[in-house]
Amino acid sequence: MNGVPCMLMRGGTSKGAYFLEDDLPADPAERDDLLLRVMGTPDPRQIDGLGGAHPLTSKVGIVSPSADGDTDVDYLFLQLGVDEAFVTDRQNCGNILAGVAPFAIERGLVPAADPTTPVRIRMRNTGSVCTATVATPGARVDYDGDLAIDGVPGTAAAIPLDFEGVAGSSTGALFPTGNLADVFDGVPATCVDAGMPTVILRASDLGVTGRESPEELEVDTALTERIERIRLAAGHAMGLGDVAGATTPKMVLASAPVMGGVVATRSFIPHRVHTSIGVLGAISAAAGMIPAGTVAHDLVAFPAPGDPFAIEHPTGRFAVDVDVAPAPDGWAVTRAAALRTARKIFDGAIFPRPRT
Ligand code: NQM
Repeated sequence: MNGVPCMLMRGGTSKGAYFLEDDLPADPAERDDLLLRVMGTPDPRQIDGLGGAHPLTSKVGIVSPSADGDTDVDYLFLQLGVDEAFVTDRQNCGNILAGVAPFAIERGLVPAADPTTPVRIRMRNTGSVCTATVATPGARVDYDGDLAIDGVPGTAAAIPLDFEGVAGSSTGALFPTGNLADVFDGVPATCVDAGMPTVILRASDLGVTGRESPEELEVDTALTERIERIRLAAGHAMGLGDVAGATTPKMVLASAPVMGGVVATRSFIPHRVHTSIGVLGAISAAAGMIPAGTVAHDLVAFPAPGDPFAIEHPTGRFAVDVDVAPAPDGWAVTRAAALRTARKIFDGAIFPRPRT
């Protein structure tokens, strides 16, 4: 069998396989079957494929030229299961997004300028747009640089991500239940969607500190079962329907900051616990804590005006630049930006395991 052209990249704190849409089967069912075999899913170790035995390393970015004149490229994100054979386009991913612009330049979809190249990306999962700016000295992508992001060793070139139209990306409203706070299973919750449908809970309301490690949280079955009950109820209230088999909404436990940030978080994505926090997850978490009346608002040590909103997570901090303001029809996101890095790990052909 011929291999399929593929680039493996780290995008932010995640890792995924990047493809040109034309290199994959046009039929979504055939494409998804191929991608499961590429990733080595279903298998908890993904021993026969590219996957890294975690949802954060079982991700796919599919890139194609944009047809709409406003953006340069289209990006479709697919989340694959690890031990379960599923592929879903019902969530976006801002970490894998960080690799899309360099990939598009490397594949010749966008001409590189010198010294930087802005790439406007339409995110097909939600319809939102992001402008990613790539370091391209001498009109070549340069992955090396001096930005350290927590959760990734070393440093790399900064890729600023500037988002538009993230409010209500999957649900139609920044606060999709129409409230700044609701109660599910007796627990106060803020449902928010600034690019990623997210439910914010206070860790203390669930009997934990919010400083536990991902491993400690994942083995606490009383906790995880309660969070899942809240998630299922919140999914209905957010207009997402039955989310039992869906990877959204994400569940964020908030607590007071302890590492010089503005708030501490632990994110369930939704069953494994994130080793850091997603990009759109962080933007949504920040947006869902800024208005007074949201459940975590009083836990936040708000930054000085103009300073970033530094969210603590299990492996450090992630500073996002987010603001929200009242709007005639509810609340609007007035700023949503973040810095990420990406790295090309290999570029070649992938030979998926055969159908069984
Ligand atoms: O929220 C994992 C990740 C993500 C999502 C997840 C992300 C985002 O790759 O934009 O990046 O929540 O499933 O970190």
